[in-house]
Amino acid sequence: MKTLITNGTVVNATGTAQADVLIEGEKIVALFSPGASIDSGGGVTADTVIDAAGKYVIPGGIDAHTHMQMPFGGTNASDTFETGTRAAAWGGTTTIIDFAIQKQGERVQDGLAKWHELAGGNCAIDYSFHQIIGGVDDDSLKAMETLVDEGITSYKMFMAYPGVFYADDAQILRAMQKARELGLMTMMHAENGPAIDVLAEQLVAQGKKTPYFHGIARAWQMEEEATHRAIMLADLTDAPLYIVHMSAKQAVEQVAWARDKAKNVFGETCPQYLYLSLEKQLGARSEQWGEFEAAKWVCSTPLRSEEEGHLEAMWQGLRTNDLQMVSTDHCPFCMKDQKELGKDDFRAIPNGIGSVEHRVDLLYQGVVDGRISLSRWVELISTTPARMFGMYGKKGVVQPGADADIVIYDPQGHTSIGLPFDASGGPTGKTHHMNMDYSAWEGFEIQGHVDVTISRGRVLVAEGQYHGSKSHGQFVKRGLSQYLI
Ligand code: DUC
Ligand code: ZN
Ligand code: ZN
Repeated sequence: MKTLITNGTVVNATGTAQADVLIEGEKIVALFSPGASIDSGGGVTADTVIDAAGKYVIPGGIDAHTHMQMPFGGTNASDTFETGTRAAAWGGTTTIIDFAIQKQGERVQDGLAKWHELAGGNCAIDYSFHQIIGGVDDDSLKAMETLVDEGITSYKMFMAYPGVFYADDAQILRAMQKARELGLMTMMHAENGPAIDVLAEQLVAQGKKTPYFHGIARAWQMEEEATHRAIMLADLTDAPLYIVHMSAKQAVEQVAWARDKAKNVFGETCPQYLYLSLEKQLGARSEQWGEFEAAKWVCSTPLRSEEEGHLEAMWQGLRTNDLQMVSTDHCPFCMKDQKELGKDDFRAIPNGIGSVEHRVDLLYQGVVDGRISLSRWVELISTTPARMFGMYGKKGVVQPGADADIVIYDPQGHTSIGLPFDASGGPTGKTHHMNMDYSAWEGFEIQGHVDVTISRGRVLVAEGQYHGSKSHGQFVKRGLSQYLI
């Protein structure tokens, strides 16, 4: 089966070129000068020809931070692997890296096996895992030795969530020593959890129980401090470090400082920290929910103050490469029965926002707004995640030999984000395929559109129709990070 994509502008992280792209089976096999494949005797006979005139032909998006059906906050993230990866495909993402979970007292191997069971045969797109080590002890440290052979070359610890996933400094130090030995990337949720819990308790005791105070309790100082501590522990152990979901400008300054000193420290932010704020979303109220409306945007790290310049600093970090990655931390919960758990106390609101469908579009809007270049867009949504997590060459680039994970993106198109039906059941013309009863991105308008999503040569989305299946996605065994020497 051969597919030829003609007349498009191929955009890679390295630049743009007019080229026709030939796919054979699951792989990209050739790039031709415009028209050469057909007009000048290239001799290509394709089963399918897709005309991409006026459109960008880019590598499929890679979202390196998702939590499909994660048990968290007394409930489970509302997207299963099936619903979440289907939504991802609609939005131009062709690979996710989700988090397999181990908690204190559990075996790492069991957590990993469970995640394979949940995802296997249920994904529309390719997937891989990072390993959460929620309980660092002799057993889990020993089990880390098996991860690289399993194709899992990154693991995550939490400096937050005491009693759930929390690792103290001694545990972090031991895990980083092991990671250094094995070449694993340490991913860190960097917030000072014990101090945050005290602040939260004090706020609740003062009657400050609405979701807004989630953002106050999780003060930026708690993110800056934990980020610095993680950097110093990584420095001491010579372990590469990747800070997840950064939102505080002072924490980004810590990463920039470390990088300027040539340390292997990397930073990730998320669309919510680029566009959504403490003032607007955590300060929201509605007729239906009153001040509890803001629960829609309770996530950790929290949305930060736009007035204090945090959002602007995230964009700046992406431009200057102080931040290298944009993942979603996709962890959706419905308002009904899930976010509602925290109706009387913000501490009981399950933390998380759903965005896996919209990351490619939301970042493209950054190109339209003049914040990042076209090639930087592709680098952020696909190429850097592939290199960071050991998949580049197979993923993250439009070139011969790579998997045919391709998105045809229309810069003249338009995407209205939001629930597809209004309260009376009428169509809104908006897009939202995630399994949530609201959209955290309701009302966002994108000056661009994912026209076609192709995963390993198979068209998953085209002309507004879904052609995928839950059995298509395959587990990707990853190599070590390609940013390390
Ligand atoms: N933060 C979230 O918002 N959700 C899942 C876990 C996390 O750290
Ligand atoms: Zn986290
Ligand atoms: Zn997360």
